[in-house]
Amino acid sequence: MPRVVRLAVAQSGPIQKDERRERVVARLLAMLKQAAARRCHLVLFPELALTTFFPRYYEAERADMDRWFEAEMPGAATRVLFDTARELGIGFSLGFAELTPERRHFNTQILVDAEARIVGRYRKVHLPGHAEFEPQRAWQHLEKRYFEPGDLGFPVWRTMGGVMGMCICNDRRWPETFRVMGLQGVELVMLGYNTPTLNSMKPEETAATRMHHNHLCMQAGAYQNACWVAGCAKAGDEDGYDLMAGSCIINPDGEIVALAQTSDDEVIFHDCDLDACAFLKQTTFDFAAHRRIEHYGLISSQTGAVPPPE
Ligand code: ING
Repeated sequence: MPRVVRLAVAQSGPIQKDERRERVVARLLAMLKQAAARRCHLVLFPELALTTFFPRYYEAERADMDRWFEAEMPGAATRVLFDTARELGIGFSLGFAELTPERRHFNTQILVDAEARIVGRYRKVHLPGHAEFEPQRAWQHLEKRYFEPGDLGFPVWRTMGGVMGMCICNDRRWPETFRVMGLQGVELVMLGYNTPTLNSMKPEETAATRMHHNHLCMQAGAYQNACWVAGCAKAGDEDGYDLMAGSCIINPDGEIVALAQTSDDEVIFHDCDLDACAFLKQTTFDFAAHRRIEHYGLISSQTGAVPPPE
């Protein structure tokens, strides 16, 4: 019996600063119901799916940004998402800003099963950008100001018939992210992203090049770890700042098998046969047979690059 996960990637269009969570959740529910109508098992939502991408704004007082965070999950605005998903018998992965009871701040993605149980939690490890206001930038990217680096590592979970993992946005640019999950046998990596279409530090960099980087990272992660990868954007013009779309589902050969066509709320689908990971895991990427870890020490013992002396 093939282990097929009928996956929906629910790309969301822009969320404006004044858009209330209840209105956003209504948009997510509409896409969840589209997925249920297609008898999907699992729906992936974007990074920070409930709010505008608030790290583009500077606040001197960090606590003034707590209004963008969820102190409860599910909370008042999101309980309907859990309840509806349970009624429809569909699981989902949701990105949001997490405020813990100890008042710690994380950029978080959860995995919720078809009985609306939170079976997995991931906190973004690689925080891009900067912590202080940088006037030379066309816009700010203050994730290092508002979030702590994730403290859960890169776990995977055996659920929905397979081995599932998650990461978030900038994590996809670091091959270590996928490899640590690959070393745990991951078969499907789900990630959300909010990625500016243009580079605040390099205006000549084209949107096409940035989209190339986006897909390159995920396609490489999929192929080099013999797993499915699904990327879900929050896209479009938020407050005059454009976020890239390009949501996609990628097979273990690194091929894009489903791709969003718009920058709006759009659901894409694919039947992901988890057994399609097996061939590469047993041949080209049979880690146990081919890796030579005695030569890899620098990867986890050294943080920055150290070129040879002049
Ligand atoms: N956004 C971007 C991302 O990694 C970025 C930030 C863009 C960093 C392009 C480097 C280059 O996709 C988030 N939210 O991480």
